Amino acid sequence: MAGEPQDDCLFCKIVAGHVPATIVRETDTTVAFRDINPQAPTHVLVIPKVHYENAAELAAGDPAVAADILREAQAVADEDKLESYRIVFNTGSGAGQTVWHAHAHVIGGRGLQWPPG
Ligand code: IU
Repeated sequence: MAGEPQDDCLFCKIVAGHVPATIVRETDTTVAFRDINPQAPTHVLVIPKVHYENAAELAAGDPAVAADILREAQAVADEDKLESYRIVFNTGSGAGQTVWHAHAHVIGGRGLQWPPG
């Protein structure tokens, strides 16, 4: 069921503490941890504790938590003293999504090109 933890979901396991991650922030509704394969000096994933497949499903099913993700992204940027940063929600395999638990990439600390590749 949407929102319920999934046994086979890596990010649900990180939320539960069953898989290690370098956690930088945690709230009642979100966890933020450093990406294992960073693409920039700051590359943090902000995820909801509830399981939704992607950001759009999260926004539809639990809009307050979707807003929490954006607030936490700003908090990560503040902690890493980023003046500019990018929030990315890869949605669908064609856009590069590989983990099917909603997550925001917070990327910064270097120059970022626009449009992205
Ligand atoms: P994507 O948008 O679904 O491609 O992002 C998934 C991210 O999760 C990707 O950047 C991976 O490097 C990252 N990640 C991680 O941080 N820890 C893990 O154990 C695994 C993936 I698997």
